[in-house]
Amino acid sequence: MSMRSILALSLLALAWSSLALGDVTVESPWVREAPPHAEALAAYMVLKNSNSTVEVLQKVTSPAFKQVEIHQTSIHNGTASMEAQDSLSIPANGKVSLAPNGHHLMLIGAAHPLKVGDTVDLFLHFQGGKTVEVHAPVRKDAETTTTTKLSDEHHHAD
Ligand SMILES: [Cu+2]
Repeated sequence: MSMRSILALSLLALAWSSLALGDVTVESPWVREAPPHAEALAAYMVLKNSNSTVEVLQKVTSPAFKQVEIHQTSIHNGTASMEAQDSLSIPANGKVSLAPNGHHLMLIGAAHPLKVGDTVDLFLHFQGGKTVEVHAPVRKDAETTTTTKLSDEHHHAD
């Protein structure tokens, strides 16, 4: 293969991979604060897929934790339990919300205790080799809680 065609191919590959990276976006990521010696913390976010094919989240890693698992909370007879999932599919042109009492990322084995104001770096690895980097702030609760309180007095029901 000539030097010129190798160059053309690598440029093509570069262009393709940057396009592909734009297909999955992450909105409103956050990690729920836990007591300093908690074994695990939960991370929440909204995963949006603007691609015309399904995107499959296969693995999540974080330099701040030993292990990250994809969990789903389900409630049976009033008792909540969590189950680890092998992967998480984001439908074509759709989204999946990771939120309390549903899907979440379970961050296990913190390198050091985290508190409100800290940021957790997460790497979302998708099928096909795409990786999305997420910076999730540590919060006491979802952001909407505080903004709702502030506007309570002047809020009119839709
Ligand atoms: Cu969990």
